Amino acid sequence: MSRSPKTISNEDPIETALLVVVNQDELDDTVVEEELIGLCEAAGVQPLTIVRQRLERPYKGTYIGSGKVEEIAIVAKDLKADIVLIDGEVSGMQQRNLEKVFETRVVDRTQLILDIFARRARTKEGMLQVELAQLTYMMPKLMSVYTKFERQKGGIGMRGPGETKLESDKRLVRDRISRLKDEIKEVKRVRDQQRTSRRKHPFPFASIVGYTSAGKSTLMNRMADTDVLVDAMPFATLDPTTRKIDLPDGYALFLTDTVGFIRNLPTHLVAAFQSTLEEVTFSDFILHLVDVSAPSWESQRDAVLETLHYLGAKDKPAITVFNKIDAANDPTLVRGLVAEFPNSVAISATTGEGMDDLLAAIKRQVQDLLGYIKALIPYSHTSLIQECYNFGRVLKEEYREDGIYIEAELVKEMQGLLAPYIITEA
Ligand SMILES: Nc1nc2c(ncn2[C@@H]2O[C@H](COP(=O)(O)OP(=O)(O)OP(=O)(O)O)[C@@H](O)[C@H]2O)c(=O)[nH]1
Ligand SMILES: [Mg+2]
Repeated sequence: MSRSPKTISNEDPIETALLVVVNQDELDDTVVEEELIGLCEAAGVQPLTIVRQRLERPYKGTYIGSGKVEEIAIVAKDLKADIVLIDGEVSGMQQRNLEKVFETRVVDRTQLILDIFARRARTKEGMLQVELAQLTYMMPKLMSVYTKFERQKGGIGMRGPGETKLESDKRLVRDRISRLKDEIKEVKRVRDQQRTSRRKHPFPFASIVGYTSAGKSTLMNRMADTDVLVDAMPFATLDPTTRKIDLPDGYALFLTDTVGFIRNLPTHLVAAFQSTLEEVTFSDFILHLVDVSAPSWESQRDAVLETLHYLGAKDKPAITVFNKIDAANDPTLVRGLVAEFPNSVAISATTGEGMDDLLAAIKRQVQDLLGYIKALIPYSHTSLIQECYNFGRVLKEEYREDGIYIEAELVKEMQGLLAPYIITEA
């Protein structure tokens, strides 16, 4: 059994695939197909043809209907496909049943995405998370094989080597999973420390979130002068980058660019990437980037909102950033959207159009997080003054007879500390 994430170099031979697209709504056909082809490209899989199956819900034994199964078997053989790729989440039993009929490997959507992630992982944390996702994904499949054997148990001679092997495989996977979790915990501890030390600065944190390929890294590079990989392929970014961004009038914030979301993002993946995605959870607010040049931008946006919900970050303050307006078909639509959606702006991360609006919106959000206060701090608590400088913007400081008078914009935690000394207007 493989003990480390599958790392595939670009020299790996391209595998050919017959794609099986399973979606209910005809209107989504093109979008779903294009997206799947994009995922194939990112995984180094060459699509040969697409077979479509419209399903209310998957069949128990084979996921797709029996007529379709036969059709696919013939076409796959005809085209000599290396794999049959099913755009859904297929159980271990379904996978085995299908492989028997197709006489090829069967790969599902989750495995495909995991493969792309395995290719993209660069940091230790990324690699650990991908391996954890792969193993947690594999575990129930292994279990189902095991259960099948167990059901046959009882007759003399049924306690075969197969079962023993599965038993030990299962234990190996479990051990590895628990070791990975420990290692990730350690990485997370370091990340928590970094976050705490960032917290010592007066700057709020924001994360750029959005559907994969929405332009998050392009925007990050523009705002922070970074050199994050920008690529039209899905999941170009896996590991998060955080930079301090200077805003107009002396404000600043920490901005993080991270992994993109996708519809039907496998939950194993979100769970395994919890430590990376925590950057989003701990953010003070979110920049939700929406690619308005994509015909399916609305369902992309909904998929992102769903994932944010899963992460418990649904109610965070957010600026909706409509991106790629240079490529949008209908500029009036974009203007309408900005008018319709509260706290939204329209930009092109490529050309820089609309950046002033975005920076102004971010500044407003930062100001919202910093509360304006006036306080008179007794001389017995002068250390608080330094903290005001550390946790906000001090606008005025006067040494008076009865204490130090300050006017400042401060983060919430600091406002709390000063509560007893705050002067409310008469
Ligand atoms: N026309 C146009 N293209 C853009 C714009 N912003 C980004 N792109 C293109 O969109 C593609 C994806 O951009 P990225 O910045 O890699 O997107 P991302 O959201 O970071 O994607 P992942 O990291 O894969 O989730 C690239 O080909 C970019 O050049 C824009 O404002 N206009
Ligand atoms: Mg990116």
